[in-house]
Amino acid sequence: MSEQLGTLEELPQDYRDDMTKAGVAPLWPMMRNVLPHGAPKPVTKPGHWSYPALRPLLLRAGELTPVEKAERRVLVLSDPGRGTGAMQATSSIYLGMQLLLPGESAPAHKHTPSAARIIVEGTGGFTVVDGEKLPMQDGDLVLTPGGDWHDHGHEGSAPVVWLDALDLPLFVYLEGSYAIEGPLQAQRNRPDASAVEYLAAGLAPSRRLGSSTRRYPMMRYPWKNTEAALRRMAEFAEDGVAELDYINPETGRDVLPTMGFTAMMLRAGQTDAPPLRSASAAFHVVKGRGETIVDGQRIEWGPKDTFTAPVFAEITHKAHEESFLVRIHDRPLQDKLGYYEERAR
Ligand code: GTQ
Repeated sequence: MSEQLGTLEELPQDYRDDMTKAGVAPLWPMMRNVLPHGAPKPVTKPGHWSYPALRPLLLRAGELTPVEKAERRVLVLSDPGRGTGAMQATSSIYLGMQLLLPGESAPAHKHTPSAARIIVEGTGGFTVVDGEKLPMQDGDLVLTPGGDWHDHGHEGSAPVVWLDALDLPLFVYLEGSYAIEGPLQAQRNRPDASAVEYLAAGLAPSRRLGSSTRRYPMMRYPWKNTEAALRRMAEFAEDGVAELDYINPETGRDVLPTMGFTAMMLRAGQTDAPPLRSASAAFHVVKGRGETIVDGQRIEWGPKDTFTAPVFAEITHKAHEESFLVRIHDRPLQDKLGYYEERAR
């Protein structure tokens, strides 16, 4: 394994000119850029978006830009490593904070990337996904799988805000990202699947020969269930840290093809130092206060804040009060590509 590879400057100028004319370049001077030794060298830098700072900007967007002119009224959370305007918070995860005002609706469309939303504030908001009306309450996780029609509506009386997470950067990279617009959907007049077919963990509609289940049978994960499950688990957890993955109730697998969601509870004063993971991550604080050191950078977080960690980041959480976080990550994608990895610290 050679540490020092040849440089471009070592090569005669006429040879370099001829290569450029022929549309080729030598690999060796740039080899380490794409194949660094031992571990990736991420461009992504840890980011932190405090909700008290974002909220007034988002409300101002509500005054300045009607939803008709925005289609989706969203402020994009740009990775500091790529600079403001970057349509990604990590290598593979896009994050945006979306506002819908009372009475507004965001038109129906479907697109190749998948989305999930974590509700940040407000009541009365809903998303319709393939005709299923998914009410939005604080902390709920609501899925919009790639290819499914979705529109958003608001029957309440105060602004509704949620955090969008999409695997958009991946689809843009693949030159596979596009959307199709359509009319607002008719809504089936019944509660969503989390309140009907999948009301209790471990129970699913009885299978019959020839019957098929939907690819995404449950698209809303009510926060009240998640919090109750975390609290109970924390009571019996030896180190006191409770973590739960959101799963498809029919397959037991991740809820979306590329993005995973993991809810975590930390007691007041508790610390957590997970192994280094090859997945990149964004953390959304459903409630609580604390601090997290990401690769030596200290992030002081409060309720409804969002922060990010690059691949293989060294992460140490410390909760100042009882806290609930949802980690959005790309482990499902890395699993599928066969390279997800955890390293002891
Ligand atoms: O709500 O469908 O933040 O299509 C970015 C793209 C939200 C959405 C975003 C979208 C949406």
